[in-house]
Amino acid sequence: MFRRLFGLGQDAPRTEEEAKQEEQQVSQSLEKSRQGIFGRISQMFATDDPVTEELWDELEESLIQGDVGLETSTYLVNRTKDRVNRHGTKKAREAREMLKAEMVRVFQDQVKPPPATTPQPYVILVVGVNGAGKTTLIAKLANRMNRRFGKKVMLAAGDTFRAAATEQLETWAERAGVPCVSLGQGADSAAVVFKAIDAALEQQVDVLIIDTAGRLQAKFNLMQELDKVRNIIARKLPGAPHEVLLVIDATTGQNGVLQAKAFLKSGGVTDVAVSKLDGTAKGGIAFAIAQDIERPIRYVGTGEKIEDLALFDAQAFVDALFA
Ligand SMILES: Nc1nc2c(ncn2[C@@H]2O[C@H](COP(=O)(O)OP(=O)(O)OP(=O)(O)O)[C@@H](O)[C@H]2O)c(=O)[nH]1
Ligand SMILES: [Mg+2]
Repeated sequence: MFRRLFGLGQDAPRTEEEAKQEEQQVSQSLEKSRQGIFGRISQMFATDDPVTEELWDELEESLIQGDVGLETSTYLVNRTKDRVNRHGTKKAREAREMLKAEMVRVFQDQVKPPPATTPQPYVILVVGVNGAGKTTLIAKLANRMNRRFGKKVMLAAGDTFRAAATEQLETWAERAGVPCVSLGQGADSAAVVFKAIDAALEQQVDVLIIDTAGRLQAKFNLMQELDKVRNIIARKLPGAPHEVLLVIDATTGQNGVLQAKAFLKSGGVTDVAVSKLDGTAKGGIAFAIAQDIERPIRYVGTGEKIEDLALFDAQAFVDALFA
C-alpha cells in the first residue's frame, strides 16, 4: 500500500523505518479508539453475512458516537453504500474494506502537492485556541526537523500575552537544541516577529516557527492580533508565512472543531495538526476535522513528550483504527 515517505513543505523525507515507527506511535495512540467504537464497527463488519439496512443504520450511529460528526458520518455511509451497490458486494467483510477506502478518501481529498521550491527561511505560524497544544507541537516539530533531519530551526515567542509563555517556549527550545527569539511577556508580538525574521535571515535559518497566544478573552481580540502578526510577517518577508498551522485538540470533540473554525474566518490557515490523539477514545474526530476545516492534516501529537509526533498518513490512520 502507498505510504507517504515524503512529507510536504519542510518535512524531510522519512526512511521506511521512520515511517514504520511513526505508524506504530499513531497506532498506539489509537488504542482507546480501537477498544471503543471503532473496534465495534470492525466487529460489526467482520462476517460473511450480507449487509443489511440495519447494519448501515448501526454504522452511522456508531460513527457519530465516535465523533466523526453527523454530516461526515452520513456522507461516509452513503458513499460506502453506493460503492457496495456498484460492486454488487454481498459480504459485510468486503463492505468493510470499501468503508475504509472511503474513510481514506476523506483525508486525501485535502492533500495538496508539495511546493516546487522551499523558501529560506520557511516560516510557519502556529495558531489555535487556548491550550490546544501549540507550544508543545512547536517543540516537537523543532526537535524533529533539527535532531532528525539536521535542519537549522529557530523559534519565536510570539505569545507575549500569557504569563510564562516565553519561558515555556525557551525551555522547549533548549530541549530541542534550537535558538529562541523572545522579548518577554507584555511585549508587542509584532516586535518579536520582526526581530525573529531579522535573526533568521542573518543566521540563514531553514525554518522559523512562530508561537502565538491562544486566549479567547473578551478584552483580547485574538483574531485581530493574528491578522496583525500575519501582515507584519508578510511585509517583512514577502511570501511568508509559508504555512499557517492550526492546532486542534482531539479531546475537545465537535466543540473543538467549531472553535477551530473561527480561525478560518480570519483566513490564512493552510494546514492542520491534531494534538492529543492519545487522550481520546474518539479518534473519529480526525474525519470531522478534515471535512469541516478543509485543510490537510499534516501531523498528529501522540503524547506529551518531545518525540511524540508523527506525520499524518491517511491509510495508516484508517488501518490502525480497524486493526
Ligand atoms: N497527552 C498529550 N498531551 C499533550 C499533547 N500535546 C500537548 N499536550 C498537553 O496539553 C497541554 C497544553 O499544551 P500547550 O502546548 O501548552 O498548549 P498551547 O496551545 O500552547 O496553550 P496556550 O499557550 O496556553 O494557549 C500541556 O499539558 C501539554 O503537555 C499530546 O499530543 N498528547
Ligand atoms: Mg502556548
